[in-house]
Amino acid sequence: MSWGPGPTIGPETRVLALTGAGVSAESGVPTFRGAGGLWRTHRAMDLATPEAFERDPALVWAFYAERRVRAAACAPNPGHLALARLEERLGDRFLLATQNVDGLHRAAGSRRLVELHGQLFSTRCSSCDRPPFEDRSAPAAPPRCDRCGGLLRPHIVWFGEQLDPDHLARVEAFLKSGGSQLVFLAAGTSGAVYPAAGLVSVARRAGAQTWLVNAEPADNTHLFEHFVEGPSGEVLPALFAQALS
Ligand code: BJW
Ligand code: ZN
Repeated sequence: MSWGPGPTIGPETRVLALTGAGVSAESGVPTFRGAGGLWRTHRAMDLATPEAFERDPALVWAFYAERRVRAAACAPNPGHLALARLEERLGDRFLLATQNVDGLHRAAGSRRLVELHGQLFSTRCSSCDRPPFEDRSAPAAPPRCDRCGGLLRPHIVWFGEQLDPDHLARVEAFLKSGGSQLVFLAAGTSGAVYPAAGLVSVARRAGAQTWLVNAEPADNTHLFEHFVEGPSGEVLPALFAQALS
């Protein structure tokens, strides 16, 4: 299958990449929606909301502990690596905003990275303001904070919770500083969850060329100028083959 050519990458080109669960699918991390997705067998509102955690912290921890075990066994795929290499090439003309919490972009080498929905391998306290800390454990019971005794929780943005305003501001500032050759590239995301799904509109207002790489049409495909249908682990390296050679 031939996927290219992708966006032209010149000396002035700036790229904002937005990734979702589909980018990690070829690494073995389950997606949320669609075939095999977590929300097919698990009810999002029973697991990924602050109300669910208040009601049944043990159930929520069991879900995230299982996710930690599974994600710990996964490695970056060629899609993650292509984005890390594009960052190496573009430096501060590149920013990666991911909705993924699995840490695979960082493992692939991405550093200009905004993790919009948090980090699976970080924990924080639901009661006191101690900073989030790295945590690869998979507790069988909900752990308690050793500073205040409150319940610890995964450092994840659940439905109904605000994204970190600094994260969104960094992404929007990158887009709004525009440039004559701004590219917005979304990959592996169903375009169903806001505010991430609305970033393509911010990008368009800033004059960006918009690309979507996804295994199937997303909810917001109509907002993109270019749609490349296929697996991101194959499509992303092919789209940027010339820029990365
Ligand atoms: C492949 C592939 C391959 C497969 N290659 N592709 C405006 C309108 C309506 C509602 C709202 C709105 N603004 C805010 C809301 C409420 C809510 C929301 O968006 N609800 C919608 C469902 C309607 N948003 C929020 O609550 C957010 N907070 C917020 O906005 O605060 C202010 C506010 C609150 C309340 C009201 C109004 C304002 C927080 C969102 C937090 C999302 N959290 C989750 C779960 C926690 C993380 C975790 O447990 O891991 O994050 S939900 C889940 O969806 C997860 C993901 O990051 C997120 C996005 O999913 P993603 O990445 O797109 O994955 P999938 O599975 O949906 O799609 C994968 C795609 O890949 C598919 O299309 C496949 O085909 C494809 N694919 N293999 C390429 N190999
Ligand atoms: Zn505490």
